[in-house]
Amino acid sequence: MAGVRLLACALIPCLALLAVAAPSALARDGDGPTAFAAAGKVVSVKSAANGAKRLTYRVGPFNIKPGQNEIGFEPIVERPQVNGWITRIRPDLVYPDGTVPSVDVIHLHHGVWLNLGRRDTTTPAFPERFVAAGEEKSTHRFPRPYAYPYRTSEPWLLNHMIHNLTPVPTRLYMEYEIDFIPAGSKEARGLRPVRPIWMDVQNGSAYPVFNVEKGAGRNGRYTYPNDERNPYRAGPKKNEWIVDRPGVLVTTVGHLHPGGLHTDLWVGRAGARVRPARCGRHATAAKQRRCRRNAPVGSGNKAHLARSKAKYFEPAGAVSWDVAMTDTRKDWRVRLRRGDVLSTTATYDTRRAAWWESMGIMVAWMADSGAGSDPFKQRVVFPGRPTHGHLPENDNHGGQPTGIADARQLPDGALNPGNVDIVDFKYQLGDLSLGAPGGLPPVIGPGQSLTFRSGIDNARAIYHSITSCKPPCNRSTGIAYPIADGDVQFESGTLGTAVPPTTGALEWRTPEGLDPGTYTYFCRIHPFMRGAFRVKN
Ligand SMILES: [Cu+2]
Repeated sequence: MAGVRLLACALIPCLALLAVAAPSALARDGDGPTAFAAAGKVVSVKSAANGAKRLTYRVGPFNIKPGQNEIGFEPIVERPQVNGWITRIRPDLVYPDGTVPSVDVIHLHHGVWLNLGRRDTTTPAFPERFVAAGEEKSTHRFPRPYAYPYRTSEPWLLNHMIHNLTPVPTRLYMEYEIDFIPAGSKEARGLRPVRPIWMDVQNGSAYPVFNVEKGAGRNGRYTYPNDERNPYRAGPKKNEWIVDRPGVLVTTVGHLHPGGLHTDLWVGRAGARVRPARCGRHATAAKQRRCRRNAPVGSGNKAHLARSKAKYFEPAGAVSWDVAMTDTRKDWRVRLRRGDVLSTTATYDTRRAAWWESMGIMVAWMADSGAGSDPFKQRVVFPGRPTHGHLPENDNHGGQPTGIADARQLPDGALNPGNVDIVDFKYQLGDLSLGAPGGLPPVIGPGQSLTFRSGIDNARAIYHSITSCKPPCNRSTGIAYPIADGDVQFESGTLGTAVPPTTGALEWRTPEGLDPGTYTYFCRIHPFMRGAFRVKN
């Protein structure tokens, strides 16, 4: 267990602190002889493709508090003890016995592996972000001969955010599996280094999220930042990066939240044009087909490079973490020039629900040399493969009938109570788990509002939201239920006075001017929490 743990602090102050405090803690060696001496403190060693060793490491354990939803940092001492090359990385979360927590109980909001020995290419104020994992748990695979160079002299740090969707404390580890080739070995011959190009629609933000409202965008599709009015105000376009030196992109995979459909990578080039293909001039139908298949994709001076598609295994569709992202084909090679403008976008489905605090990230990997296609001359965007199949931790979808009342049928509760306190994972008035009288929906008149207050739970570092869901919103909790599908949308944000994701507020007022009716809501952080209130003339 490492000596430095900094919970609940903002990304930038934490990193500044670590730059001062961490070197001694980070320099610790792994222990014990293993099947592969250079592996350090390793859980297992297996053989992998191309002479690599597949090494499994665990970082932690993390003591997960009731209802926790915080960002933390942990030095990664569990890693190889010799220099070498990483050719594949797969992240996971596990209990001490090695089983994987069910996603409706414990949820990996994100794990980001940071290399403190290098500066991040697209946000130089950060250390190099080289792997990102959310509950989609994408495997990062580098096509041979490309690999991520690993040096023992460069300390690693894990930025993690683990949600506990329940009041039950637990312990778990971040697990990661790498395919590793020691430097100087015969398998390392001919390998070429790649560097991560972190593309993010909110790049550089301490908590890089945006909100997607139900019904936003066009035809049930909303693309950030394109469909957002004034997404970056007067500031720089956070979804863009100007290529610093020529090179070749070799792979990319996206990160989205539930509701997300795809992330995309584009390149703009001054003076270039994506020209429509003139395939009619080819003599045979086969040649015309080939011409069309290979024609560049894009418009104006912007070419489409890649799409990472969310493949949902979820029977209810694009609403849960039962999903895998596609990466690029093994032969995907895109040549970029210095001064090219790389950009990314994230597209969400908005027919079913709102998606609050969403993300859109695409980590691309770039080599300084090697052959690649010019995306203005030929097509480079082709469908890739999902990086994994359905995962068993996504088996509890929820949405089954329960004994909980339909709030619309309940008699009136307290009249004009003013405040509703949130204490110990319960809305003190109108919580659907309370039963009468406290569980009856409090009643307000048109033009009045209720004020939700979360000071008591906030003092215990438990943060809640009040998020509208479509009545009755009383079915069983799972990865696909409840969702923010209320026809009347309201959302408090994550109430609390810690750093993001909390909003800094301890109170939230329901919107004024709601039409008469019974409104149901849930807590996005702890979705078993449900409540209702009523507006009545
Ligand atoms: Cu909550």
